[in-house]
Amino acid sequence: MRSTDINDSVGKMWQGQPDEAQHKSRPADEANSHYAGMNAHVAEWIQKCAALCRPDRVVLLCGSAAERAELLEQGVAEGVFVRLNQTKLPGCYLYRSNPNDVARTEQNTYICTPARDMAGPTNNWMHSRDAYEKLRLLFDGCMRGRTLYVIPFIMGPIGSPLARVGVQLTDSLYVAASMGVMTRMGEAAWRMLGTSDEFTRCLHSVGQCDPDKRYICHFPLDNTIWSFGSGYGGNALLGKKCMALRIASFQGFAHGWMAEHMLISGVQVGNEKTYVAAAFPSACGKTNFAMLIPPENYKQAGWRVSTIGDDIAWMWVDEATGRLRAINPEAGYFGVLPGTNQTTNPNAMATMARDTIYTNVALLPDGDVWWEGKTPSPPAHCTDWLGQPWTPASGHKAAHPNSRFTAPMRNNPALDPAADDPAGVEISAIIFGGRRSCVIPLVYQAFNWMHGVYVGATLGSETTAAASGKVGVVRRDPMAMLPFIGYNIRDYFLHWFRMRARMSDCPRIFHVNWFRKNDQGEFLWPGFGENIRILEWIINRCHGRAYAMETVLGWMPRPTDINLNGLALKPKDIEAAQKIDVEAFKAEILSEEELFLKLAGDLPKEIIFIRELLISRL
Ligand code: OXD
Ligand code: MN
Repeated sequence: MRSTDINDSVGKMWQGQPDEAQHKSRPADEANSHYAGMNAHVAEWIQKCAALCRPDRVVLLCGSAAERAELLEQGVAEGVFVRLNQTKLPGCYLYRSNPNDVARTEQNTYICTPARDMAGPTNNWMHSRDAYEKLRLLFDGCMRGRTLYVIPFIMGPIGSPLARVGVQLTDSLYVAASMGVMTRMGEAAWRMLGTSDEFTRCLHSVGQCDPDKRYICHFPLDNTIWSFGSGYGGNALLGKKCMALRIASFQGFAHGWMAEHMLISGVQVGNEKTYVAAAFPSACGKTNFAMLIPPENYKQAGWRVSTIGDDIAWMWVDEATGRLRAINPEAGYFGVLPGTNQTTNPNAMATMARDTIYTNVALLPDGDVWWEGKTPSPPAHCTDWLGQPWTPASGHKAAHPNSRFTAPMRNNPALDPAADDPAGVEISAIIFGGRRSCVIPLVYQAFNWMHGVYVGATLGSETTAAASGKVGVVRRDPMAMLPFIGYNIRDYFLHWFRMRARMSDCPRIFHVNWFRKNDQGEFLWPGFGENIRILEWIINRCHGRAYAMETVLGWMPRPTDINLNGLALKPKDIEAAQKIDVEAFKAEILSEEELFLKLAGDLPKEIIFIRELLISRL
């Protein structure tokens, strides 16, 4: 950690005015040594931003363990963090956000380009010139009295063809500490960048945390993100949704690769390892699926699931094999807590047992944490996420429904050995899934890549607490990417269709729904570790070993094709979970119009043709 007072000289230098302070000995010399040896493009940009935001101090973070410990303890001293019970939870801290700042706010998220068409009909758009102007006023002087942290980071395993450098400037200690978990942060980024100016410029301030002055602005043409007024993970840890999805999806479109909202996991059976990528909308169990532990009889038979990533996949076509390969650009997990426990996700529980930042959970009297669903019964009393005394009679939840853990992936007992491999892994299957209580069957396979793109494009899910807004309504969420496509959705669909021509042997595409219910409101499928049974069919399909029936929706297993050994379910239960109700499906197709109408005359012809074929099958 290198720090210095920043005086007005920095701003003057940037504005090309005479820099008196350079002639005085201390602060300016310190400021200069700050940037000594630094990439000139980065140094110039930091100085511009510092001149705009006017922090009292600039601190360059190097990413060391000692620096991290220092930051966390400083956070405790400043009241940003609560140190948790270090015997039970070594290296763990609690963070309570501003209650008005607990989820991503899509209404404040913008794609900023010179033309509206580049952002398309599903993004909020601002002219880049207007956005810079508007936000410059907000950033002006916003860090007075504060420290500006400079965070160099890499998204992706070091040395990967897709790995990319970002530099985030932030006035949030929570963000600085979290970026150290979520990214490969520190000196390695400077080494990778060398003298290049190809880095994502991420400027962030919590400002006054005022929802009316909250803007998360992406400038894909400038490889720049300006985020103001929120400290929430998805709005403020700019390497994640902002860079690794919105900016990267645009870069992938421009350069022939893909940035997707997908987990990546490896399924090992004996000596055979198969990697799958899966896209589920936010808070639909992606982290659980990525860390799945197979039931005992599968374990005995040698089945193991390992995690490459739980949220984002960057994928490209390997020219030598014509196959799709993937890396996880992140180095940590920012997972949803409610409902997570030793039964539903023991790997996540082990991952967050140390070195973890807990956000908006309840604090127990002994310095441990709690959230709804962690234990079968709630504690007799605790401190809720707002810092108030809580008992089960309080009448509200102790933890926020979108409370989160930020934990390093290296803690995951099921981390795949290739998680850090710059060459990534070969993807055999792409799985789309939503949270749907009716209509959508448990599993089916698309007829081919183009049909699979349609299946992904029409993905629907009932909304959850991960984003602000109404919970429980079906929202079309193409490829689970609706809030994360950094350009026009028309071009995004075309990009998916066109990727087909780049691959000689493409992944098979599947759709799953773990959440279908019967008329009594009970889940038809047990989910969690038992999902391995569906994965078994999927993997066998990829290797040409499983039977499938042709149905109107795609290829489906017969009930007897799903291994039910050790489960109380019978084939007739699978039949219920797989039932296609043609009338209900017609209504489903009509509801897809809601999204397609937004694209109007821009709807790719492939979507229209595939939809016609589907209708003619019904
Ligand atoms: C997330 C999200 O936080 O998708 O991963 O909202
Ligand atoms: Mn996500």
